[in-house]
Amino acid sequence: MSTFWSEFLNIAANHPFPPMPGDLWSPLDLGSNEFIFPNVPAAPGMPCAGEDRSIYRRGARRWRKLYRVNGHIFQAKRFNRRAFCAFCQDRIWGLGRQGFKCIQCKLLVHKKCHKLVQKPCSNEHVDPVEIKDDANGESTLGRASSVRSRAEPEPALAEPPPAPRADELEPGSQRQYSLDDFELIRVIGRGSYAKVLMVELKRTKRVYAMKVIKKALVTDDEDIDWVQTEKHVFETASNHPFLVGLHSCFQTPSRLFFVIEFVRGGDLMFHMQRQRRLPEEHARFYAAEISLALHFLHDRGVIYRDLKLDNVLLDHEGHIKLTDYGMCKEGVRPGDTTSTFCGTPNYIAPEILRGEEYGFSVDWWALGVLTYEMLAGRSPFDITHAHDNPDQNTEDYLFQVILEKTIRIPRSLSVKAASVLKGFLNKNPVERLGCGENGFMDIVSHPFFRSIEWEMLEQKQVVPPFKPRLEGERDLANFPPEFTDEPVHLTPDNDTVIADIDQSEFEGFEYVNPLLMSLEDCV
Ligand code: C58
Repeated sequence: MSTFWSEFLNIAANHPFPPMPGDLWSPLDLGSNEFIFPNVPAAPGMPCAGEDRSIYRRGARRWRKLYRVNGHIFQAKRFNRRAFCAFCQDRIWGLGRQGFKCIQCKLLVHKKCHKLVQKPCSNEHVDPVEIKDDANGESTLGRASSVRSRAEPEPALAEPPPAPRADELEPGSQRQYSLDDFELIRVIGRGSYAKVLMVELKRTKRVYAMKVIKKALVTDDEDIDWVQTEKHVFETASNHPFLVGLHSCFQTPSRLFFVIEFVRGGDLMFHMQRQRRLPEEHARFYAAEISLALHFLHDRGVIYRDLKLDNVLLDHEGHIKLTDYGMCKEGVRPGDTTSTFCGTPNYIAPEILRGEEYGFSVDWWALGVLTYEMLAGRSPFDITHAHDNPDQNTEDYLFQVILEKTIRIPRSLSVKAASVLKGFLNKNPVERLGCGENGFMDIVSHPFFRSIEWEMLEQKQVVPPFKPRLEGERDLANFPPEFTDEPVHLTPDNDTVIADIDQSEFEGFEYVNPLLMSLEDCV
């Protein structure tokens, strides 16, 4: 079946239970996907039976903003390898959209330099819509801004496609959601940009997670792509068993709302706080499922960038699901000072700290940190002992430790576990496990993962080592206690704040997962 696995592992042919699309998913498998998808795809990421992939494009349309200067038509791009500015000759590096590329002559410049370009465009025509990777080491990660920045010139060409009118949508999917459709049950999480609520869709009584973002926080120039990025990743993540899916998006004058399938078993942080450390067998299972999720995203040009215990959710059976595709650099929750595992940017890869350009390697580093935490019961960069010394109690000190300190592996761990940790936690991204020529296959064939049947695992055919205890769908036992006292209401809109928001930047944000709509209509 899966070309990927059969090619590399050659197990499809001789496996005692050759996986067949359609019959692998037992009724038990009505996991947290049951509220989103009518059936299970033949392989992760494949469409469900009867699903037309293009429907996702409707809600997650990517708008391209283009800037015309001197005949050039520039588009913001991210460059994850070596690229140099044709204007100032300096390197264009980093993860954001620091680079502009002319869609006609392919000239590369910094965003900050694009208005200064004097060399006119050679106007060699390239199809302005479909922009392919070229050989100079850039890659299109598929993001583009959904919104207009007032600081930037008006878009030259790319009129966003008109938002689909309600009557143009497929039958059964006309309705958009609004805040009134949901009962807010409680706050379950918070990040630097977002608050996450557990909510109930009144009409069906089904529970969802709702990520709420204040528009005022995302209209800075730097963050302008952020919303569209998240929607795009939801689109990419669709139908993968180890990634959360999207129910709908809507907005109010002050806020954006992502309604997400609810994953009931809490997060790995919560479980680690109760377990102290996990048996190798358990850590192996989680690390392997996470590896598959990361590899799936990488394969689709997405760097997750925010792997941490809080973002690894457990479903009711105990399989993992990654959440939060916001990938904000500030992804650390403020105020989490009580636990060893959080409150510090513990997962940042050395190459990011060194200011180097970086790619998927940063996710494998983070998986190394997380696996270390599962196995050792503490961070590899545990600086809690340093709390008394003010000099050693800063982010800078932590960064210095990440960059310089040789990681000590507890002697209690097996040789294979020590080896996989050393592999992922190699400070040199070129030598890091998962980052070499064979990429992901080096992880698959690492001795630590020898007992993993990868294809079965990806089909959710391996029974998880731990099943979260859940009384009912609304059972709160697995949820972090930090937020119990938080009021669930959203503060009333402030007119002066709203007056400063350019609402045109959020046009077209509304989205309804059409599969889900037709499902709900069946109820
Ligand atoms: C969980 N760490 S996106 C609570 N936080 C979040 N949970 C979920 N998504 C997100 N089903 C978050 C956060 C995001 C960005 C800002 C930081 C917090 C989520 C998605 C789907 C459940 C949760 C812990 C937790 C897990 C499960 C239930 C309650 C709490």
